[in-house]
Amino acid sequence: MKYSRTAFKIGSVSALGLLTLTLAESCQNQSNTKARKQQKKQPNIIVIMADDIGYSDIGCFGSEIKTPNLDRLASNGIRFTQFYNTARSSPSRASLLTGLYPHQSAMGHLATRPLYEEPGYLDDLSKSSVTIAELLKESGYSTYMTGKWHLYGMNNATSVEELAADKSNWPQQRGFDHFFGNLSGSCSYWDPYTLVSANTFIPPGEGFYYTNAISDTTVKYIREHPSGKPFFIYVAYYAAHWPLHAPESEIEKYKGMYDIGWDSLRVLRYNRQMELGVINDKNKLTDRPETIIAWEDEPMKEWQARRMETYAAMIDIMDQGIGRIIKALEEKGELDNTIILYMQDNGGCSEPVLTNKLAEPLTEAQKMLKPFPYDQVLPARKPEYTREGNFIRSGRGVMAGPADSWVAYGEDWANVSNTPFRLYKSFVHEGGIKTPLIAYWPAGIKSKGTINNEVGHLIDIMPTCLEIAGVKYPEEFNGAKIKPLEGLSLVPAFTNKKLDREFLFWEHEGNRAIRIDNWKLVSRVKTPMEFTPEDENAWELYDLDKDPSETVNLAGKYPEKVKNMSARWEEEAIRIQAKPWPWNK
Ligand SMILES: [Ca+2]
Repeated sequence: MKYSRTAFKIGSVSALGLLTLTLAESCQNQSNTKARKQQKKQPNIIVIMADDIGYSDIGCFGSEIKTPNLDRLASNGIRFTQFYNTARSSPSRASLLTGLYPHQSAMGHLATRPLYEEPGYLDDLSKSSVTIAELLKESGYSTYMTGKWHLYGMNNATSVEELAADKSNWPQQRGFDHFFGNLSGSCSYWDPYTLVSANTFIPPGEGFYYTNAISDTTVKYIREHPSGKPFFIYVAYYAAHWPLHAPESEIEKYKGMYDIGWDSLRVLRYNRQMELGVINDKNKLTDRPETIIAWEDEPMKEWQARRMETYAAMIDIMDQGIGRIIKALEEKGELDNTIILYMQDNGGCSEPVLTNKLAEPLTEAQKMLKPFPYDQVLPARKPEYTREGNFIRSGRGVMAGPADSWVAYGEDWANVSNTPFRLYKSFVHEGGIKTPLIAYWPAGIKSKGTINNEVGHLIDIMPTCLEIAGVKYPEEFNGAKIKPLEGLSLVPAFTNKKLDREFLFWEHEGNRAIRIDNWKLVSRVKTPMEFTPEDENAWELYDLDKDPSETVNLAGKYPEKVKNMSARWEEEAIRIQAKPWPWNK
């Protein structure tokens, strides 16, 4: 019908000409339709990575924090309960984007630190690894990124001029057509250091709040995306990394909610996790460590509660942004054909960030600071004062939220975030490396609202995206030989099939772990980036089937297993470039 109407419109040409034109146009249309159909089979992919958020911090994994949009994705998708990250920012981002263990893409430590010479610790994303964006772009996807990059070797640079000298490892040079976000590891939400649009450092402008800027730019990308091409968007939220920054109106929603303190809150979350089925009755609620005092003995309850209220607001604001992204997909008619994967880069963060000591009162000089304009690029990582001229304060007693505060929520609340597990970001015990994974895809996932207990890791995201897009992983890219993928596609798990995984490996700052089936061998160093003979023998062994919270160390009971698994860890550490360590050589 469509073709004859077209033919009718060209009524002035000869009958033969008309027939030829009509046939030619018809063939062209058919081939376009076929091409469109083929393209339509390639779904859009959105990978959302949040920062420094623990296993129990979102609603559908047991939190009281309001995350209705993530909960909506979960209730129409799959929640993976045994999904792992690498314990830290840059390594997790490297694994996610390359499908390799972090050391294999040279990102063994952190992109913001002084760079080392050992191949696993160059800490500038290796050009012998390829990103999801690079591969999807080559196969016809439009590629977008918003948020925190943290894969560019900053080598402790102290100025944006130094950082602009080599842009070859900035997002647009690593496969992204469009980028808005920051390059560094930590920054103010009100005024982020290394804020970049495309390939240029930009000032924030007045009224800026980073989480909203990430959400709104993602929405803009979706709205402006040309039809006919699939898209890949990597949304790397900075929430809820310190410093704890949020608008007062959002913090207000959580006012009073944390007056119950960390001991009660941990029990509430644990009970909720059991009800939801994201943990099981084998999961013991681990004890409060000796380094945290009982809530009833805490002398600064109001300040403590405010820290957690602000943290909650930061996650809530991220979730609101995810809601706007979902709405933009709906309005564009793309929601059905889009897979959304949500995960977190490491567990709750116990870094004190100067909150081990009381805040000092402002000096006379600190009260006399001059404002500086909003149209100027921020020159330093943590400026001493805000654009309004207010000195930025740290320490116990500084109320979290505004631009002139710089505090973290500390070990006290991080232990709640990681319920029911032990330890934190940077450690490779379950509290440091466990993340929710939500997989949502109306056209591709039929088991809606289910819980999946297959073991997975960030190295699986690349092969999953490639299988969904129908793209092959190469042996070479841009003339460089590329290491084979370490991960497995999660697509079989979408239809409840088993994943055939042999082992998983972790190393960070000397903390070590290997998981083979249900057995996990794990250790922590006394001092990060040091390794003593005492650390060498610090192995703990857990049966994660019977004891998923790592409470009963079986190392003494099964010495042979410890011997075999630690030998395997050494072997993999060398293959993966986690060793040699660059420290205490
Ligand atoms: Ca992080």
